[in-house]
Amino acid sequence: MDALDFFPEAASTQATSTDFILFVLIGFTGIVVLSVLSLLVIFSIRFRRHSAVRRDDPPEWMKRDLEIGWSSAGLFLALFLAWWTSATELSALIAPKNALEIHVVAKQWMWKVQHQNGAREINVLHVPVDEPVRLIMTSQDVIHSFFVPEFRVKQDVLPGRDSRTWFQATKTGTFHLFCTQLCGTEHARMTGEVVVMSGPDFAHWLTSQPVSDDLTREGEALFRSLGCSGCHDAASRVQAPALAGFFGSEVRLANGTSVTGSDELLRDIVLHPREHSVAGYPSVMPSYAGIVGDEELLRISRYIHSLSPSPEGKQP
Ligand code: HEC
Ligand SMILES: [Cu+2]
Repeated sequence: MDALDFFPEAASTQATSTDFILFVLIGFTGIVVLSVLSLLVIFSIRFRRHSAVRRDDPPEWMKRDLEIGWSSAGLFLALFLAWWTSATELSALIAPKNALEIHVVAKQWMWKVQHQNGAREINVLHVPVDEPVRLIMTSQDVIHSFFVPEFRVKQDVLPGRDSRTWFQATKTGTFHLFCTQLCGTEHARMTGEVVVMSGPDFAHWLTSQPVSDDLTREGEALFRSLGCSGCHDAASRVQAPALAGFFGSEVRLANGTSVTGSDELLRDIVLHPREHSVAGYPSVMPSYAGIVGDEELLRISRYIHSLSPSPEGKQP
């Protein structure tokens, strides 16, 4: 069924049943459309003007029994389809009892995830494969919508209300997460990923998560929303220094001086990157003067501290 390339991969139990419903419905409607169209063509040729065919009334059984026959067949078919599709959809609403519970908070413009042991992540959702996962979601501002195409799971997330959905991933890997409610200027970038891991990998991942404090988390969110991550993340294609270990390390500037990574330097670089350009890199970092204030800098600093693998770099 996932042989068709223009469909996203089917990576959850719901995906398989949703696709099956879709194909059955396309099949049924296809049969109806084709038979009506071909009868239309056949009749317009057969009964065209001047053709020598009988045009008198059809026999009585055709006028009555045949009409009743196909009307009721159509009715029962439609009822069956309604029952079958809604039963499948309804069962997709009710999560199994043993489902793993994860909380998701949507806000302009990010997805915040909290696991049962307190571990948090932003714009990433780690889940185990072959296990039902129930999401309890809410929004801090406007309506967002949680959509994972590969799972065929889409659920609106409303402020002041709990929205629930659940899924059971059937494949390990990384899948797209989108917001599908136009929720403001950065809506298009309100994306993330769902990382499906094997059960033991997930358990290990979960227990090794630092249960970080609020400032660090907000710093991480700023680091993403301000675009810093676009250049400074390991995966970025821009040639920019990795920031893990920045604090306390020696930074050689393009003007020949050497300085130590500190909150002052972070501030100078973020506000005036040209004057404090780092040696050996292209000077492409934009200035955030007037955009980033002290409050934000404090949070970003916390986040950069938290990237450092050494214990003494953990907290300022
Ligand atoms: C367009 C890409 C880009 C963006 C966006 C960007 N930076 Fe940079 N950043 C760079 C580059 C390139 C350098 C090195 C060259 C330089 O300093 O001009 C750098 C240098 C730095 C340094 C010095 C690192 C070191 O090891 O010496 C820090 C700290 C830093 N950036 C923080 C940030 C923060 C915080 C943000 C977001 C508020 C940010 N950057 C946004 C590209 C970027
Ligand atoms: Cu949104």
